[in-house]
Amino acid sequence: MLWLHAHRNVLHPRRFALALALSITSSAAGCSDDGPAAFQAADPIEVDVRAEALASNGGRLYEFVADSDGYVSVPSRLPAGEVVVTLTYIGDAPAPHSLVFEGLNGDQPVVAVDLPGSNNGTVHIAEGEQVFFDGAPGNRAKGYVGTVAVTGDESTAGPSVQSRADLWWSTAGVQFVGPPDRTAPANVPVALHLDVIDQLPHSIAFERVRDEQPLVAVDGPGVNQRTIVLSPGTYVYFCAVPGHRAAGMEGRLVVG
Ligand SMILES: [Cu+2]
Repeated sequence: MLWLHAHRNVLHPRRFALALALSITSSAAGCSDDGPAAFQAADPIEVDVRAEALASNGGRLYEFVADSDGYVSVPSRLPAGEVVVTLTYIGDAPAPHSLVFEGLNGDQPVVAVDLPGSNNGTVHIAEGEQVFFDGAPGNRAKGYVGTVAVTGDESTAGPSVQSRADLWWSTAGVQFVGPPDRTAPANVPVALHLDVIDQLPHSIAFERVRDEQPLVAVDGPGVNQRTIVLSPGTYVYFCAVPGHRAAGMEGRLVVG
């Protein structure tokens, strides 16, 4: 039942957003139903994930493809240095998957997906044999694990972007801690930090941004971050782990 509820939210996010927007607008405007919208939804941010990765990696794609049982295909090698890796999940139903490189990024996901689809993340990686695995609970034990050779210095990815502002989310069980609504500057790099102290996976995703895949994810205790640039407007953020949004893990981010 809980899963079905989460499934419906995942499949019909716009209906949910509209209901949320209407409820916020009507309370802010004293229940007038034809007043100007206080909720200025940001324009959708749609990204061709493979094109983005190809552009970042000088025309190369480093894609890890997982289905409901394990990895279907992984890159034969990765270049040393900073590289954009692509995680694609081809199962039928929403399910958390992530890509962790052992010993890197505090063993937190470089990239995560919670819906069938693809997402990108950036990792700085050294030459040698590198162990990778799926950090979502139980998946490594189910066989989502492997090694990849990291060779040479062919990565052409540019240096990491320096963030100009920081947003922090922390969690307590299936809740975000702190005020639900936040603000951030527009059109500059903003670092999204997610700090998890419990054993649960959590993530931050935005409605209508990048197919609503997680922007940053943590699998169990730890901190992770990702730097993004957002256009002005109001975004609805939520935890994309199935069931967590329905339990209350959502809020608004006003950018401008
Ligand atoms: Cu969560």
